[in-house]
Amino acid sequence: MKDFEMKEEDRDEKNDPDDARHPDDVHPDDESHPMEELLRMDRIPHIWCPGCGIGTVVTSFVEALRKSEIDLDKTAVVSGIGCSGRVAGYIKLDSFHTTHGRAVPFATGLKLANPELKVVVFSGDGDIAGIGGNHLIHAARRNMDLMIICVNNFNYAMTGGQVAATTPTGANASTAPYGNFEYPFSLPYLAEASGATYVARWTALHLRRVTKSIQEAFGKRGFSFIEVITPCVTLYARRNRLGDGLNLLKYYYEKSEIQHGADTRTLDISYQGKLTVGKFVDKEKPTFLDCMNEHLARVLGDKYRFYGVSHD
Ligand SMILES: Cc1ncc(C[n+]2csc(CCOP(=O)(O)OP(=O)(O)O)c2C)c(N)n1
Ligand code: SF4
Ligand SMILES: [Mg+2]
Repeated sequence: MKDFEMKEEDRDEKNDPDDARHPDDVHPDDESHPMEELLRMDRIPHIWCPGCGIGTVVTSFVEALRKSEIDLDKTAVVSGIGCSGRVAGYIKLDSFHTTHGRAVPFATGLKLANPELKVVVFSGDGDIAGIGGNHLIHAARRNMDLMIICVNNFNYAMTGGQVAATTPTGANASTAPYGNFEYPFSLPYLAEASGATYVARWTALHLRRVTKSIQEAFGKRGFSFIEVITPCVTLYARRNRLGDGLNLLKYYYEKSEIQHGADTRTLDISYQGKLTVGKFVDKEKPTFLDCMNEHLARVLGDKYRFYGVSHD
């Protein structure tokens, strides 16, 4: 396979002196991991297959935690079940490994019980948009103040590569041996149509752009949705004879096109087709708690005590 040649649009992404992995910071005798402050090292080695992209997305997330000026004691991570759902177990913050499809309602409860928290849901496409799809659309509809990082590997990986709501039409899966004939969700379109105020899509190859999107979302109030298309080498790629992790990254590289502000109705992903990536939505709108406080204060007047409002 030929080496990647850096695209012009990626040149500005190359060297960030603030990166944990910047070579200037690494002493040859230092055996510590540059991100260990934010990882539960006692749980390493992790469960992910060699070539899987989930760890790369975790790297972007940890970088964003390091670079964002947020209070880590007031930041929580919630995952559901799946290979991606294991993320919460490796992050050294208050983190919760919940039930399948219930990461969003669990996070909603956490946020509403303690509105000071920044709550991040980090989980898979099946967990968030399949079994958890109903929770996703209603949390977005209410503009719940949550950040969702959705690892989209186009299948239910942990349980054996079943067809998912995100599997491109024509791709093979263990439950679609002759190819998937269903229409998949376009997750950015679903998120925007449901009410999200920040929507972005990247691939696991766009490490620094994922980090930047997470940093931006940390700076916002409201429902943020970041999709990261990620290699599942063991199931999706093997079943579809797409090669190893590097081959998938090469596909992401060749087929991804950055189009900030693209209309989310145009973002469908066809099998091995073009991947439109970028930041598509970034707007402000009162959150669930803003609406609740405003409404109840209007109806109840002086009797009402505002709940959990902080505009920092
Ligand atoms: C209620 C319930 N139904 C089904 C399962 C089985 N199950 C566990 S993980 C999973 C799919 C996970 O897919 P996804 O969220 O895309 O994560 P991935 O493994 O692909 O990262 C399923 C169906 C379960 N654990 N609980
Ligand atoms: S099965 Fe797929 S998603 Fe799960 S760890 Fe392996 S490569 Fe990653
Ligand atoms: Mg998946």
